[in-house]
Amino acid sequence: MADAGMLRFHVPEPEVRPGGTPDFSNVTIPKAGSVPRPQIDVDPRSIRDMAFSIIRVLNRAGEAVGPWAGLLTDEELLEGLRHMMTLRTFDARMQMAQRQGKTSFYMQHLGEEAVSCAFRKALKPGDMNFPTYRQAGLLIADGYPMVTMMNQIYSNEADPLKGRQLPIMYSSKEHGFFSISGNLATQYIQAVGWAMASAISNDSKIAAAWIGDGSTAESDFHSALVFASTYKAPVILNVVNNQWAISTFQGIARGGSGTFAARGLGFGIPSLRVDGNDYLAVHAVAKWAAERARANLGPTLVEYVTYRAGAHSSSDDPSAYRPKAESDAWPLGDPVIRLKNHLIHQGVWSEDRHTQAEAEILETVIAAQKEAESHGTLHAGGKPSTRDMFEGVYAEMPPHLRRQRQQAGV
Ligand SMILES: Cc1ncc(C[n+]2csc(CCOP(=O)(O)OP(=O)(O)O)c2C)c(N)n1
Ligand SMILES: [Mg+2]
Repeated sequence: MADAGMLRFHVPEPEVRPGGTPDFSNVTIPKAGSVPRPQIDVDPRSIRDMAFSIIRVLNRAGEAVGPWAGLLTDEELLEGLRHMMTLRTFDARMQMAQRQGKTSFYMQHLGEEAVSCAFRKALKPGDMNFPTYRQAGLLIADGYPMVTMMNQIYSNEADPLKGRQLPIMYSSKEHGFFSISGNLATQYIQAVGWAMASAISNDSKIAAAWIGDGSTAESDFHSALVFASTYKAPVILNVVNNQWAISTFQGIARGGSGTFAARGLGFGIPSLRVDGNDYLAVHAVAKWAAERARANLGPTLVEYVTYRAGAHSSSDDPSAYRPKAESDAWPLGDPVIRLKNHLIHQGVWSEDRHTQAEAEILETVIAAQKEAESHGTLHAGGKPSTRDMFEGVYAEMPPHLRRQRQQAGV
């Protein structure tokens, strides 16, 4: 035994390292349908255990079960499946485009498609998301044109942001998608502030804050929770726990709290965990939280338990820090396959129709890509004009920018 007077520094360690056997035995998975669905005006103190459980709807047989089931029709679910499949195909094509040098950077959603695609369906027009770089499903599920997304990724002449944002950092006020900031966790304070402003002006719109497991370590996350709970801001506080920051496993940012949802408990915020790979469960929980916000009941913190199956970004190689087969061992499965199986179980879908849909979606994505590439890519074709770089920030251009523009001769 160590000398009782000798302190030892504690650093959490992941269960396994590259070369080891994937092990998720520490992730307790409750049965689908087993977690109750409280009234939206429930006393947060009576549902503290929900921060340590996982709300699930789809069971292994592909059935939708329990009190969180039954909110979406088969038609809506078929549309949801198409959105997730579209996002996956879009990702694969853009990842390839990055490898071909058509863009400098790309970030995929592989394995996490249900989170943003299903969440979007719980919002109303006018509501505002403050997303990070891994929620493009919010745009796809809201019908934002893929060509416009690709134009942004290529920073070409049709890029609505005129090359001023890093590829994939989209912005669309009309689609409730606040400009992405690369500075993570700023989304939290901005969303809470926006929600407070909505309440102050007696509006009816709500906000959604987005953050990853790793970024919850930022102080902005904690400050946002103070303001959200004190002023009962109409905001949904989303934490996407995909098990990894870049090479850092989620145990570092989570520390001793047990779960990320548990972070909300000290603030008296109702805090739920949901199966992030279950389209129905994500949607049901998002809807519950949105109803609370709209009814002036204040914030809800939602932790989506999922797994980042792909690399962090096109600049990352996960085999350096986790076993190669880890994603296959992830106990909550694949969101696309799970919804597909449910729809087959419902008798409204089949393997053949799925294969056919994959081919159709690929064709649509390729057509969009051709159109976007006709406006240019990173190293070829049309580009935003140099003049654009001086515009769009100030309502009236300040003298120093005017001078710089003159010097640049544009
Ligand atoms: C404030 C800030 N610190 C560091 C970074 C660099 N960085 C970019 S992504 C990332 C990991 C974030 O992990 P997580 O929050 O879990 O999100 P995920 O990528 O898993 O979706 C880091 C550290 C950043 N963009 N912003
Ligand atoms: Mg993460």
